[in-house]
Amino acid sequence: MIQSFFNWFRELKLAYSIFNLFQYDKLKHNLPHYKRIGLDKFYFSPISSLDFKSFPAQDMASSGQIMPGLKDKKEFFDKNGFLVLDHFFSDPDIDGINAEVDKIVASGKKKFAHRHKLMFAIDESEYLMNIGKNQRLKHILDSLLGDEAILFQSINFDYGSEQATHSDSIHMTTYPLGGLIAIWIALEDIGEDQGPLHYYPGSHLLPYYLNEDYQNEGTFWQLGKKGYAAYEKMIEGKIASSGLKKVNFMAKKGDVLIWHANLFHGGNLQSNKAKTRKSMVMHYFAKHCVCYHEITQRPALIEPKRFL
Ligand SMILES: O=C(O)CCC(=O)C(=O)O
Repeated sequence: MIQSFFNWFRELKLAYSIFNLFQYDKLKHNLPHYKRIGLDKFYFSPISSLDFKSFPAQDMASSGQIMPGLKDKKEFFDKNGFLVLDHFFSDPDIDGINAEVDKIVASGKKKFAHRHKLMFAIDESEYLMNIGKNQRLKHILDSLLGDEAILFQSINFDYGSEQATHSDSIHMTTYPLGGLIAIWIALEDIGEDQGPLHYYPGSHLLPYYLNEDYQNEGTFWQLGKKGYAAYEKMIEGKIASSGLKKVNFMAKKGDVLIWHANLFHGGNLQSNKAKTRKSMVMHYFAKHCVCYHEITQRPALIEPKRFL
């Protein structure tokens, strides 16, 4: 009884809005963009792709400045939706990351939880934050994204996530679409039995599949009732009918994979649990986008310091 009341309450858009009323600092980033595009909303209002239905469809990909020397990389990325940077980080860099993560876990400040994820380690370590803000990397990300890339989230993994194939745009949605970019850093050599990351080159050119595509729009008051499994099932069908080929990222320590906001990717099953599968993901929003979470129809909470 109490549980079903709690579930019903959580599905109410009003519940999130009340919570967000007290989050002005983390939500104000959307306000100038609402004003610029003429979207009549408060900082705490629910938001989803339906709000942009009457707006011109835009994609970030072809806009923005390309830094000198990055033209080929940008063309490859636009065509394929990913880019591999072999041994981008040195062994000492990676040893440093692993040592920082161990320190955070030992201190009890954060731990690996659901799907072997340790969230926001960058908030506990200047060293990790500096890895994400590495100037050489930032130049590449800004050029690929077509805007300044704002690092807003990190996820560390000790074992494979085994997460089903998805596009990050269902979790971190933007207007215009495509205002997100992610990096995945191999923190050790990763073999076939360690649940490598997989991705589908070219899948970023498929439509952005959002709430409307699996009847999860909800109503004026309530969020959609479809579970995340329904989204995963839809994506499984889209992949099957696309004919796209899956690639496993057989990464070496220090390699980086960059992916586009709409690239289908996920984690393979880890058949050998005696081994670890250490990796780090960082997600970056484009500075001049509206950022939100499609499923819960909430504006994205972003620490103001991320924009500095
Ligand atoms: O590393 C993995 O296994 C999957 C990571 C992922 O899908 C993500 O962070 O979006």
